[in-house]
Amino acid sequence: MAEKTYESKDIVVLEGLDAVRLRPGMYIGTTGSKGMHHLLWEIVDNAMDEISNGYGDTITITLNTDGSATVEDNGRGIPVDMHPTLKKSGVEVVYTTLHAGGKFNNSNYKFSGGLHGVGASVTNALSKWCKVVVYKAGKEYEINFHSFMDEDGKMHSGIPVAPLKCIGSTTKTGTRVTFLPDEDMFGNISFNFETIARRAKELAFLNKGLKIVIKNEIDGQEEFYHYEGGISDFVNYLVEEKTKLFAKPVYFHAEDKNFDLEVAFTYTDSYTENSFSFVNNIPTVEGGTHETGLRSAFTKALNDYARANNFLKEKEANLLGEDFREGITVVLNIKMNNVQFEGQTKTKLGNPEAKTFVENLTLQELVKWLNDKNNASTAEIIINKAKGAAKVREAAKKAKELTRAKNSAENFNLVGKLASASSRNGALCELFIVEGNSAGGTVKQGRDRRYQAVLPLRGKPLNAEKKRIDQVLANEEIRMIISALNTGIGEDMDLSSLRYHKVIILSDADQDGAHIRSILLTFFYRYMRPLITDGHVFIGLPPLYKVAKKDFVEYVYSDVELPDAIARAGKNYTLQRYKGLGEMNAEQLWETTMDPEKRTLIQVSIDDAADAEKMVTTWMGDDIDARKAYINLHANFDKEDDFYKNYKVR
Ligand code: TSJ
Repeated sequence: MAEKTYESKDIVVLEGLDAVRLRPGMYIGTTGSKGMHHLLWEIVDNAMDEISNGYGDTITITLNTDGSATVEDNGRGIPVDMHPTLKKSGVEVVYTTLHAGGKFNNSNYKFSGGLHGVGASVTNALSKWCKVVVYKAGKEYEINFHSFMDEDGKMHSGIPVAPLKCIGSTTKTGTRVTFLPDEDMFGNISFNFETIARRAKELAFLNKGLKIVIKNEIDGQEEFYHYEGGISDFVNYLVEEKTKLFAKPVYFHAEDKNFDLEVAFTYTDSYTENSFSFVNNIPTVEGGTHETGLRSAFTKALNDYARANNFLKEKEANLLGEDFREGITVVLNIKMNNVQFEGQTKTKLGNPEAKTFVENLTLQELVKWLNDKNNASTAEIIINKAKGAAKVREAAKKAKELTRAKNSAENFNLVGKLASASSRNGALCELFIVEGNSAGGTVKQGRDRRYQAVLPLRGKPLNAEKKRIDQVLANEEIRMIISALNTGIGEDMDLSSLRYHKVIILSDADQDGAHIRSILLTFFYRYMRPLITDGHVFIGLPPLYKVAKKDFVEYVYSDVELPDAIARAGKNYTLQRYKGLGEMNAEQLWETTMDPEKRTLIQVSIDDAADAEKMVTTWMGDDIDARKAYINLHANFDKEDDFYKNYKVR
């Protein structure tokens, strides 16, 4: 027997934590607010892994008054024994070793979740200090890490202050981690309770039985999430403001040794599809192979059932997948190993085996459900909904052909209202969609006509949430937008022919303006979603005030900034309040709102698709009180508005 020799595969190159500080973007994307929250999610992911695999049931997230955050679970506690080769405690290994990709503890868990998989060490590296407490086998252990600069100006990141030590006895088990994001890396930003609560709630929906507590020690705010119904509760939450076609969501769960699958769905009287998919607790906003599998299984199971039960006559054609998806709200939640994410934002599942798995198991479970006589009346409701959708599909097809026929006389007329840009390079061009004809005229005068096009909207475009696609397409304002953008819509959409890479909505800073803006966003969200997910949609911010006197002009974009501007002006200033875009002349509009060098735009993103879905439903749905409350809460596009401050771009 030959002596064991080392091969190159045995050599592990461990990059130091200092590398993380040199290139934080490589590990956490940005050093803005999002990146800082990333530090927290890394830690939460680790606690989630423990709980998902059956150890413990509660995670507590606390935002402390000193700006640090604490995450605690009641699992087994990170191993405290010595790592055989690294000669450090397990805790120290987790905290000081970069795990490019795979986690050191991967083999301990059936599925390891996590948004990013870069590991807790990245959080440590980018924190001023970190404290880890482990409760295990009757003892309480503690270790502290810190990052500092030495006398020579060299940075040392995530250095243990001392080895792990036992500091007492306890009856608890679990892990508690507290860290303070380093101001030198992130500037003076703080954790956002709403952002954290939104994700915590999502995790609680996706992991039936999980309890998550979040506390804000700064203002005493506290939330608790716990859903025994898991994704069925998620579906109910998503359709809260809609009219359901039957009472209880359909739910099934199936697993084998490599996969775990959960599906919950219901139908409402709406005309659109709302699907949300997750892989290892990560939202797959761009879809992927698992969604493809789910869709094929739905189409096949429901068509077979419709035929076998005479809902489809012999001479009638099969229903299409899109027919069965009209009005559906569905959550697909899978767990698997070796996930491959693809797409623009790395939120599209690429694994081919996920399609086969989801398709086979969904088919099996759906057929089982359909064949249960207790479900016959629900099944009939679903089939009838799909048949209704098929009927208008034909009509919609005709309307669609009309809008796609670019040279038809009708479309020629529509485009006449558009003042197009002279450059043919879409990447450099912008389209301003402007509320009102008169403001539209001013914008046309003020623009840089090489790159900026203007489309004035006469009235309010119709509400995309409440209409079927054929009605949406019959609307003149909507057709103007579609033909100007040149991509087509829905499943036929082709972003590569996009005529204007920035689509900028310019509306007045009042309730009407907010309404038009939300109607347009709803339309894009429903029918041209890639436009939003690829970051092409923006909201322009016109100023609210002009403070002026001799030799002094300052435009002010929010009430918060007004007192300072007045102070800078000194005595005898004049204050003008702009009620609408129409009150500025072309030059002023250019200077304040359109000049790429000076303006502020808000980039519209779908940070959390479920939330965006709720938002759109609330904006545009039937519940008028909810809509008013929502507009009052959020539709204030104040520059200081917390919600928007991360999306400012020029
Ligand atoms: F890593 C970390 F610091 F980010 C972190 C890890 C943070 C928090 C809040 C919790 C955790 C964590 C890790 N909770 N539970 C665990 N469990 C383990 O690491 C563990 C425990 C026992 C065994 C075992 O085989 O006995 C294995 C593992 C991986």
